[in-house]
Amino acid sequence: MNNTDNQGFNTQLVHAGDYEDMYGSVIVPIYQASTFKFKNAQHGADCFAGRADGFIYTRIGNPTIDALENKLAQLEHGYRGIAFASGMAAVSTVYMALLGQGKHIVSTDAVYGPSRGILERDFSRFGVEYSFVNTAHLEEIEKAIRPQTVLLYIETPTNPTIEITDIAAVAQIAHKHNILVCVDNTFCSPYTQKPLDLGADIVLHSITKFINGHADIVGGAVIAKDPDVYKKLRQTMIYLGGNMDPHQAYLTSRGVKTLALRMDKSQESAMKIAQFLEQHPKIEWVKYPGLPSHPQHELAKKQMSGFGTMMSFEVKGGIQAGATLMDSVKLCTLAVSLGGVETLIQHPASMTHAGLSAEARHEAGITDGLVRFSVGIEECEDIITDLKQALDKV
Ligand code: LCS
Repeated sequence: MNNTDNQGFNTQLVHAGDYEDMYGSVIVPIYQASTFKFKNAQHGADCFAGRADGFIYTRIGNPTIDALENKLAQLEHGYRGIAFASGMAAVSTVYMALLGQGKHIVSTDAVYGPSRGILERDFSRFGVEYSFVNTAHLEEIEKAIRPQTVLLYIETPTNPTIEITDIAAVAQIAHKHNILVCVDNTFCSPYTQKPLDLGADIVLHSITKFINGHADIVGGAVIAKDPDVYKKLRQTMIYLGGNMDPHQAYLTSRGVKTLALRMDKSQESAMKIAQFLEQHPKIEWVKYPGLPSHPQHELAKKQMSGFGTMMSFEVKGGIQAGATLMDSVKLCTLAVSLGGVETLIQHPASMTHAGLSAEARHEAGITDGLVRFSVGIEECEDIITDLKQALDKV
């Protein structure tokens, strides 16, 4: 397997984790196989017992998936990674592996809707307890911690409120109480934020977003820093069965190679678009980590190496004005998801976060008029021209 630990990020994106197959294929091929032949009975028993290397069954492991997992682990500076069928399979596996009857989790209140909903609706039925707090305010975390707290789960920046949590400070608080920290790094990707380097124990991704980047697969990943935590997560994944498929892994391995090139282009545009929106008379407010008006702009500069491509804003006139904008754009696409090559616009209160109660949404800062915007790699001038003509119609 290639180890690119001392090489640059673009080199890692292209080569990390890859290995040669028997024909010298330049890319890792799709091993579309559910099961793998043992050399003999002893080899089969040794593979199951972990005494021999070798693939057994694709839910447990597969060469195409393994290569992607190794690449992601190197990119995130972790011990090992696990790829999943979706980001939510990754989230639910982390919860299933680490929580239990009477255990307690402290989580960011404005996490992606289903990451919160599955605790409230499903894990609660098994006696799991939770507190949702604004993790950008460290004193709220301290107050929420109980003797039963085993996991601190943060999303930064948050979807869609673009709030930023200080990962290093949270890790310090958690480790004082022997609590593990999991960071959903979906909004940044390992290119602009490395949670494990900042003290987190587990990093999680919806790779549907920036990592794959081409709106053609749904997938997830977790990367652990510690071998024991990794083993626990892997064992739960194997029984729960949320594994990635080899074809998904192949497409993700292709998509991730251009992560930095895509993000560089999109981030440059995002900054200009945020500035354009901020000075537009029909815009009430814009939240983008790169703007000095963002309340945590200094923290963003400290813990992120780029400000990302995600922003939220509100059009004057609230929800109705926002709907007119979304119905009037021509180049920007009205769709959920984010982090791809195409610019997407959506309305969280009625779409991605509709599953939360109105009260939970408001507490988390998801106003009814909030519009979420994911900047793609189209030419910046074209995106701004489109927004201008759509805002004229509001
Ligand atoms: N974490 C974050 C921060 C997300 O934004 C999402 C999906 C997930 C986890 C779950 O990943 P999935 O299972 O969808 O791969 N976010 C979505 C969104 O904002 N629009 O559509 C999906």
